[in-house]
Amino acid sequence: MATIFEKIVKGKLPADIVYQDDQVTAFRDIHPAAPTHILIVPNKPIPTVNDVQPEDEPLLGHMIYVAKLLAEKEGIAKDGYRLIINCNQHGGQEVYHLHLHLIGGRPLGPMVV
Ligand code: IU
Repeated sequence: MATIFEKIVKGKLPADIVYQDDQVTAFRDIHPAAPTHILIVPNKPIPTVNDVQPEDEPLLGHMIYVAKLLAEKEGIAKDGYRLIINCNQHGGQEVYHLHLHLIGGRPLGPMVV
């Protein structure tokens, strides 16, 4: 069963896509927590961090590299931003297609857990 994010990656559901290449797709969160809130997702459907395999290591590095590029593009790199990956129920994961939150554009304060 494809998740909403897999459908966005494949162009079957609309989203505000800000970046896409052969490995990842990035789009704006529909409920932004800050002026910039972008989700960077692998094009292949990995459900959670727990499902990451050794061969996925370059892909995860690429996700962080794309986050850095997008932070620069959004003009938030210098002031700073936060990268978050939630995992499973206790981590607050809602969509079971791995995604990296890029959040910034205002002071975020200490991380609340
Ligand atoms: P989480 O890490 O799984 O909790 O984050 C899911 C995010 O996906 C959350 O911030 C939602 O607002 C966001 N989102 C979205 O951008 N578009 C959607 O269609 C759905 C969720 I469903």
